[in-house]
Amino acid sequence: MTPRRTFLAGLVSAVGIVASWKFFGSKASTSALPSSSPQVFGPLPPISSPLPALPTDPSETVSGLSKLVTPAADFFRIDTALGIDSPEISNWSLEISGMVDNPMTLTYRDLINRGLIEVDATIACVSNVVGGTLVGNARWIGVRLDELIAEAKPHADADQIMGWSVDDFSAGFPITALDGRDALVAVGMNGDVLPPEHGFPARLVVPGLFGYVSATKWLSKIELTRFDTKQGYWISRGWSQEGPMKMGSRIDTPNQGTTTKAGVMTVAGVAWAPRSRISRVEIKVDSDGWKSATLGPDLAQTTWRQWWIDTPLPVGLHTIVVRAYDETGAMQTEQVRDIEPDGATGWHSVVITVDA
Ligand SMILES: Nc1nc2c(c(=O)[nH]1)N[C@H]1C(S)=C(S)[C@@H](COP(=O)(O)O)O[C@H]1N2
Ligand SMILES: [Mo]
Repeated sequence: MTPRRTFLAGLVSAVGIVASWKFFGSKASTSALPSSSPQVFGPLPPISSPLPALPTDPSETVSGLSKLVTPAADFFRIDTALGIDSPEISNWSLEISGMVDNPMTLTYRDLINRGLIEVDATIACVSNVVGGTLVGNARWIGVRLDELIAEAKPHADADQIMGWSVDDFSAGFPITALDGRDALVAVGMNGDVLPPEHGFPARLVVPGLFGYVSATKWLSKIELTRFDTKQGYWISRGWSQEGPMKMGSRIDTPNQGTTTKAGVMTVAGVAWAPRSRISRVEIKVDSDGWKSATLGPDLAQTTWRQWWIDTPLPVGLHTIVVRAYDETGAMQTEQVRDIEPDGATGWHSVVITVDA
């Protein structure tokens, strides 16, 4: 029997290929674009609480380092559906219902006119392996989820917020996650309307939680419910009911298996500890001591930080390991765990060859 974990991981690549083919194919014929595509709808209203302009991105000078903010076109994608299923905007509405005293239905215009805020948040997929690329950082634009939920007046015994999509995907997380964090019904990403691939017209973004329990794209309904009566799409398929993100760090450069000339090499990457902010990143070469890397901009508690360090490398085969610390002083765990059921752990390492 196929292990359950290959199911989600396998879908990632299979869907990636199908979806990019579809997207590529749609370039040839404009009629293949949904009529409700962002290009047709036009820009969002001005953001009422914009963030300050982004600082200079260290990746401009550190070659091979991930960008501070991941462009939408490079942002990882995880979809159960085989195509982009953006709904017709004139027919679309967002329902907030279930165990509430005041059910609500909002049109797209109702939603975007509620006052938009910007939030920097790094999100990741539970199936991101150590050193993997299923993690990205964006400046999301949207409406505060806690305000919407409060307006709907949830019943005291509702303990789960479940986002449903137009294609019947569902993801649920504890109502207690709305603890003041900047959870959003997002309608934009990096200054633009949300692209179809990332959930146009609206999606959820809950900083600190893996996507499979929280980040419903093509959102159509937010249901207040109970964990003991309803479970999200991936839960019955073997994944953990609760999905807090884990502290992680990745070496972007050098790549595994690289061969270079002896001398000083720049080792660089990203590290994240959503909700508890990265405070230190260290690398170790072979059996040398741990050395602290320089850290990039600290956009928010919920975002990754870039890091880089120059290290002299003599001729030979070398193993470079990275580990991170959060602001509480906790160190990223060395314990190696697989992605199933609630996310991989362990330190990322690369082996490289240095020639004379
Ligand atoms: N409708 C819908 N929403 C979804 C998914 C999906 O398959 N369908 N996948 C979820 C998972 S598992 C993740 S990790 C995130 C990924 O968001 P992204 O594709 O914008 O990176 O979306 C979540 N939202
Ligand atoms: Mo995911």
